[in-house]
Formats: sequence, C-alpha cells, structure tokens
Amino acid sequence: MPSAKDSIYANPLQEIGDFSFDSQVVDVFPDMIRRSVPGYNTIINAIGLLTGKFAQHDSYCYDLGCSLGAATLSMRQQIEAENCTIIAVDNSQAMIEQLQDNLFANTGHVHVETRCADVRNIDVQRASVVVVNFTLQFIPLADRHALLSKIYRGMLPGGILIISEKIQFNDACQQNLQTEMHHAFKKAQGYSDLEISQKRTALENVLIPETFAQHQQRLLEVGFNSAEQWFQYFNFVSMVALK
Ligand code: GEK
Repeated sequence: MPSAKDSIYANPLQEIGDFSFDSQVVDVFPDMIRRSVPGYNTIINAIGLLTGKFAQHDSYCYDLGCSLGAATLSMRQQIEAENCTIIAVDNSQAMIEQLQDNLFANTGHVHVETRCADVRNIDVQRASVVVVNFTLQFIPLADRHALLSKIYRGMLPGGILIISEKIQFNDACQQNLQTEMHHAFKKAQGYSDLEISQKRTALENVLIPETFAQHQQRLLEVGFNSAEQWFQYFNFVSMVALK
C-alpha cells in the first residue's frame, strides 16, 4: 500500500491532543506504522503464514482493529481452506472507508466482510483464526479480560489467537533500555526528537502497555491451552495462544 510520509508531529504544536485514528492519520498510516513499530512487516508476513496453517473449512478469521487491512490482506493471500470468510473490524470510520478502497483494488478468492464497530461489541463465532495486531493496547484495561474471554468462547477447537502489543517491563533498567532502543529505531527511520516526543505525549493516555507476564496470565485465565511469544523486537512482541 503506497502511503504519504508521516509528518503529523514534525512541527511544534501549541497543544498536543490525545492521538486518534482520524482521516489525517489514515492518509499516512502505512508509513507511520512501518516507521514506528519495529518488526511490523515481519509480523504481518507471519500472520499470513500462521493463518494459512490454522484457517479451517467453514470458519471465520477475524482481524480486530484492522486499520487499513495489512493483516487482512496477508491472511487473504494464504487461506486455502474452503468457505472461509475474513471479518475485518475497526471503529474508525476513516480507516474502514480506506480499507474498502484497498479491498476493491485487491483481488482474492476469500471473501472479506468489513465492519465499522467497536471490537468490544461484536459477536465472535466459529473462529479458527483471530488476529489482534496492536489493538488490545488501545482498549481500556478494565475491558481487556472480557474481550479476550469473548474471543476465546467464539473460537473453534484447534483455533489460534495472534496478538501483538507494545509491552512494558517491571525492571526499570529494562524499561529504560527498551524504550531508548525504540526511540533509536524511530530516529533511524527518519523521525526527529521533536516528532518522537510529541507523538509519545499524544499516546500517553491512549496506548496503555502491559508486561508480557500480564498478557500471558490473562490468556491462560480466559481458557487458552497455551500462550507464548513467537517474536520480540525491543518493546514490541507478538504472541500466539492456542485453543
Ligand atoms: C495492522 N491491526 O495494520 N474497536 C475497534 N477498533 C479499535 C478500537 C476498538 N475499541 N480501539 C482501537 N481500534 C493493524 C494496526 S492500529 C495500531 C492496528 C497502531 C483500532 C484503531 O482505530 C486503529 O485502526 C487500530 O485499532 C490500532 O495490522 O496504530 O499502533
């Protein structure tokens, strides 16, 4: 997906409001996420490979917090199971509208249904694959358990949940090191110190990271047989949980 360059935080802002997924963000989103999330492309590719293995006949594959559909398109490419539908959900109207254009330009044999909705309000059913790629971190802490429990209950036996998150660390030295290295990653991608610091302020009350242990414990609590990390690049991880 071609994208305009992200320069939203390049100039000093009088007041930095909370980050939101509006049309200004949509226009630069592919560039923004690739230059901000270490390992993003690797994770998107792996989501396709895992979906190819786990998608079952007569089932649904969900992409929750799908943004412009990078994971959806990767899943679509790899699904061989018959009668499998991808359900792509995001509560940003601007994201869903652009996703619909992206899907129009992408031909694939797997049907994709888009929904503009809050992931907390949708039904999950007959799911063989559920992807929550950097979305849970934007859900209020108090709602995360209920959301994952609903996902678990809506999954078929043998199903997989792929969940990627920015994480934090209990150990202060690790927290400082991994944060510093994430900023080094962003600088190497061309972001200035001002852009990094203004974006951090905008995300402060919006993106709430947890530790890997908290994620793992919750996934086991809601019922998954196992939950492990398959990828980490500084303070960004991707996990797989099996039903
Ligand atoms: C990707 N998965 O490219 N309900 C629905 N959508 C939500 C909610 C909610 N309650 N809260 C946030 N979102 C994508 C990247 S971006 C991650 C995901 C990032 C949506 C929000 O509108 C946005 O599109 C997405 O979750 C998070 O693989 O920008 O760091």
